[in-house]
Amino acid sequence: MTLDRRAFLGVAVAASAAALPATSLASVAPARPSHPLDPLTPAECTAIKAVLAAAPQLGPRTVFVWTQLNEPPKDEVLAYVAGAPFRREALVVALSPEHRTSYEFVVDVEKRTILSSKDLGDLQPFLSDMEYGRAADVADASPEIRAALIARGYALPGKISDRFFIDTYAPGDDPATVRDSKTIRAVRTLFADRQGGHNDYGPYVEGLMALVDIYAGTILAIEDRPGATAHVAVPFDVFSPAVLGPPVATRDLSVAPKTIADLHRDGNAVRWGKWRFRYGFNQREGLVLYQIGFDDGGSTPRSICYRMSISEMLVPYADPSPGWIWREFFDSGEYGLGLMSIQARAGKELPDNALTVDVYLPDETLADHAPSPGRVSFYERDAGALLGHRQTGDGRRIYARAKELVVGFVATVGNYDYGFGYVFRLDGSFGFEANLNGLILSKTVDGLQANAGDERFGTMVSPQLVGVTHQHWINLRLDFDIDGVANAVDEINVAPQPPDPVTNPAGRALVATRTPLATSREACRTIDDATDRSWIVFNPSKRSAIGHAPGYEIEPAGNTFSSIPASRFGEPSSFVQRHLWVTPYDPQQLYAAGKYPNQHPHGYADGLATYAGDQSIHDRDIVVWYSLGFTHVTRPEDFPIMPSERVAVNFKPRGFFTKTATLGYARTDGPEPD
Ligand SMILES: [Cu+2]
Repeated sequence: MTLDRRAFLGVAVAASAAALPATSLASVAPARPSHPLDPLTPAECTAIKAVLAAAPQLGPRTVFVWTQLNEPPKDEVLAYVAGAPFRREALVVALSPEHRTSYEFVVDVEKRTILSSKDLGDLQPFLSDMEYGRAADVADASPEIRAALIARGYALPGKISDRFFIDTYAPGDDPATVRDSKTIRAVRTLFADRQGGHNDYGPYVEGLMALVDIYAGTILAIEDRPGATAHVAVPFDVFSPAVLGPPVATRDLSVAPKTIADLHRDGNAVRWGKWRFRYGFNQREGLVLYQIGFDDGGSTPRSICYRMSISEMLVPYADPSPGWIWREFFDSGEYGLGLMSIQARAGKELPDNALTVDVYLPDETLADHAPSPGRVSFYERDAGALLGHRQTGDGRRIYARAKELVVGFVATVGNYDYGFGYVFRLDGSFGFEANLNGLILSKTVDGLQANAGDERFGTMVSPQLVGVTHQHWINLRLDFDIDGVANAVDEINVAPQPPDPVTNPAGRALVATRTPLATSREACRTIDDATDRSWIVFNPSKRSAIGHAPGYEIEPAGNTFSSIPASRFGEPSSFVQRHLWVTPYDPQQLYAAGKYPNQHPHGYADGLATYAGDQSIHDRDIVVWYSLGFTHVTRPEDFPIMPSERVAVNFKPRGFFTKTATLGYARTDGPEPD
């Protein structure tokens, strides 16, 4: 979970930008945004920095950990007409090593004033780029760590980091950090043996961990328990030809169109076929889609969803031993999915026909204005048949091929690489998918084959390495506004009816029952494959010509159940305990585990479990949260690098249209001669 950055707090870093290709900044972020939801521009960040220079709380070592658009109130955005003035505010969370705390500011960018400021006290923003290097340097210089490694039989002629990858993690739940959370900013460092290769994720030195205080630059505690070490060569180095073996001769399959002729971008506004949306990008969530609508032939597109984003990601590991017990990673709230985003490349991570777009992500000094290349991607892909039929009698045919637009980004969160995509389809459905790639986390064990107990919480994937069982959880936040802001949610369960000689003589009567979910509490729901359970978000005030309320059905496409017990309900991880949540719209509630889950103190009550009280969710502006999980019982085939794994959810129109939405794409031919 470490970025290889070598900068210290308070020292300006611009080196990462130097190697980037020369991209026209103007094409990334114009000096003046053209829409209230446009991300912050470099010029605006310069203004923000100037405003905050006057803040008495901040000093020369300030780190601007988190800077993004403070989105205007929704009613202002919905009422906005092109060309009219609009407010520009920024959320800025600044780390103050001098005061051993963080401050949250809201800045009026236009008026150049600070609208609000607060000391976050015992709350911590996600880790900043610089802190990884800072923590690694502290551990690297530790004589105690050096001694612990030498005691395990490692030769260390040079620095610890010459041989070991010093892996840095948010602290998770740790008694020391909870007790002193107000005055320390903790990270954990672990030690992975590169064994002389290029892959950082070599076998970990089990039992050895240093807890580092970023503010002081000191080690708070060292855990040095007996644990396994891998002194034999382990074939983990995926950058080594010897590990990869001979390449397979193959020709790439090309089924994607070479262009995206149907895609039109105007700044951050996108049109693709009948779909309309805007996009933004920030350090916390990465890609955000706004104002998703569908052109149904009326004077304006029909609204479907005001805002869609990944609100949190959680990866809990199953091994309860001391070296692993704390490993529950909030990839968004502790690390920042946008901050972890990488350049995605057409023909490599993406299909040949992908269009990649640069974004501007403010850096920790608010002074480095280099664009972040290739953070957002658009591509079309073949999606099989859109519709089709052949008439037996005369051979007439109707047919159409389907294609999809994928809008996404890639984030490398330490060992794992996630390809996230929002998928738009011609039939009016859309969806979300996450492609899980990368390297599994392994526990080093003593044997070349599994000994008793080694595989209780994992699978032996290589000599001395057990891939630890874990789950991946993604929470999607969808502010549905179907044909207006006041929406509601029903649950649909499909169940066979009891056989009855009169009413159900064949015994296969099947009834889909719609049950209204009246309150947030009622709407904390789990999937049920036995009843084909789904949920429909709809506008209760509208009716189609045949009497349906226009809606979108949430259709699970694979999921899992939480490994975290009900007894822990109320903690930031609670969002994984239910698949569906519905809350009244609150613009402050954007993150399923709350705004500051990193190093959270006991009693931290921000997050979905708190948001979902007993409020009415019927016929009002509501937000739907969907938790999408994958239980990963590792396989030998996941080592040394896992094949891509996909998890998804779909949102399908149900009653939104009055008929097949794809008729215009259909072609016909025939009749065919006998
Ligand atoms: Cu996994």
